Amino acid sequence: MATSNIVPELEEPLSSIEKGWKSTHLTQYQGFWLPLKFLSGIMACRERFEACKDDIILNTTPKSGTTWLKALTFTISNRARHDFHNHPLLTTNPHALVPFLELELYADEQIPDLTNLPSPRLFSLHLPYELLPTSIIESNCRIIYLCRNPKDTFVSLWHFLNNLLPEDEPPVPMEEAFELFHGGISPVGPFWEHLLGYWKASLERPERILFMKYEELKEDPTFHCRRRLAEFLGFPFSIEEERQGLVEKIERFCSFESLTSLEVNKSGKTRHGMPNKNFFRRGIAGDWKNHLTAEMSEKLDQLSQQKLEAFGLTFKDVGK
Ligand code: PAP
Repeated sequence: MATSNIVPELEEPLSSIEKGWKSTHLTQYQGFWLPLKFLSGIMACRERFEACKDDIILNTTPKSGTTWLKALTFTISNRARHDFHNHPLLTTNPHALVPFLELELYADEQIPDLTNLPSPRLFSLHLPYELLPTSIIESNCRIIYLCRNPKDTFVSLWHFLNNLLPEDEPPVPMEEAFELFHGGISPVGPFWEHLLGYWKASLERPERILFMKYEELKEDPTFHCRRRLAEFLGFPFSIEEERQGLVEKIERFCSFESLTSLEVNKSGKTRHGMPNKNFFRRGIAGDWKNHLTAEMSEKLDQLSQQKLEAFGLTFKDVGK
């Protein structure tokens, strides 16, 4: 890996440093709230990442099931290379198998050499569609977007960011965090604009952008692995593989229960310094009902309806 001072001068001044989430300071850039800590990596990646047509880029809003999607896509697309007894997932956290471009590979202005990676290269990003490196759009590479209903996303985010605070620091009260999230101030938020960017792009280019929802994947992982992920990735299951129950095997192998039973996911840290165990909490749809008041739930429902429904984007109301 080489480093150089390639981060360009920002085209517009940054504004409004927001410290409300405490563990993650955010600053506004082109209408989105970006984590200050990762700004140089974001700019370096936007400037320098060269996408190829065969690349597969996983994009998510934070806490939408990124770790799960990484495990599934890696396992499906590399199934000819690795058997289950000697599989990299048994000893490696999914984030190390499908690295984040802006948070890891280009962090601190690193310029990684990615030219010799086997094709298709798998990378991930949390960036909004509008801020993607231009080479991702121009190369016409495939994008898989995974999102989750706003209520579970918020609850998961609240736990995750509080876990990053030093032990002697009190957590951000849920009410305060809620006001920030609802007001659009969350990492790579506003949440709703993040979803809409990919949703609209997926309607325009469905053959290159696959739009998925956590709740639907949770409800029927077999269907989504077989009919959506594997086919989109270009690694469809053969009749023989289906007959042997390989789809269900992969689904179980990548399940929350399976990943959390592995030693590697109980200790250690990702390249961007997050404890591996923090990526696994409950792994269910509808946990929001154990945390949000009826009023909070109503406020998020109304906002989602207002922002998303006109574009045909809705979520099943899990947990009600
Ligand atoms: P990231 O965006 O920071 O990479 P991400 O993996 O998207 O994190 O979010 C973690 C959430 O996915 C956690 O949700 P929870 O807080 O509601 O529990 C985590 O438990 C869940 N998760 C991780 N792995 C799986 C899995 N294999 N199946 C289902 N959910 C999972």
